[in-house]
Amino acid sequence: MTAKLYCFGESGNAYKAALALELSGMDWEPVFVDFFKGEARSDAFKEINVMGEVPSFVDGDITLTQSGVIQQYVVDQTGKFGGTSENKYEVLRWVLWDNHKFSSQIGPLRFLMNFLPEDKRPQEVINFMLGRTKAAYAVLNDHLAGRDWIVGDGVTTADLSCCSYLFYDEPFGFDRADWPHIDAWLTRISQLPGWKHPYDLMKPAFTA
Ligand SMILES: N[C@@H](CCC(=O)N[C@@H](CS)C(=O)NCC(=O)O)C(=O)O
Repeated sequence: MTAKLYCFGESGNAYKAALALELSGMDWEPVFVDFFKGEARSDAFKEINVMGEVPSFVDGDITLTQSGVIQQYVVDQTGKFGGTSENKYEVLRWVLWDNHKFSSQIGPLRFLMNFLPEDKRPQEVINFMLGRTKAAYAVLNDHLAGRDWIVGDGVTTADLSCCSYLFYDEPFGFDRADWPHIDAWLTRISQLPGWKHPYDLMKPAFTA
C-alpha cells in the first residue's frame, strides 16, 4: 500500500520527511494539507495528529508525526540514511539540533517575512530571529568545513533535516554565497540521484 505524507510545499519540516522517503525509494504519495487556511487545526486533521502539525505520515496501520520520527521510520524500513552503529547517535544529535535550534527558527522567520501580510510583519521579532539564525548558519558552516556530509562518509538524516529550509528561494536572511561550506554541501545534496526541490515533491499553497 502506498504510504501517505500529509504535507504542503512550503513546509520545510514536511520536506525533511518527503526527501527521505523519495531518496529511499519507498512507495509514498503527498496529501496536500491546506495549512494557510487552517486545515492542520481542524478536528478532522487532529484525528491524524493531535499536535495539529505537518508532516504527518500514515503507512497502513502506522501513523507517525514529527519529521525526525518519520525519517527514522525510513531508516528502519530501508536501512538507508541512519549512519553506522558507531555514529548513529551523532546523526540523532544533529537531527535534534536541527529540530530545536535551526529549522525551528528558520521556519517561523520565513513565515513572518513572506507569508504574513506585509503590514503585519513584526520587524523587531524578525531582527531578533535573523540574529539567531545567523549564529546557527555559522555553527553548520563551520562544522561542514572539510566535510562532505554532516556525519560520517555519506548522506544521513542529519543532512536531510538540516538542509530542508535552505532549498527555498523566499528571503529569510540566508544567502548561499555567505556560507561556502553550506553552499557546497547543498550542491552535493542536490546532486543525489532522485533529489527534487520541495515544490516538485509537495504541492505548494501559494506558488503555481
Ligand atoms: N518538530 C516538528 C515541527 C513541525 C511543524 O512545526 N510544522 C509546521 C509546518 S512547517 C506546523 O505544522 N505548524 C503548526 C503550528 O505551529 O501550529 C517536525 O519536525 O515535524
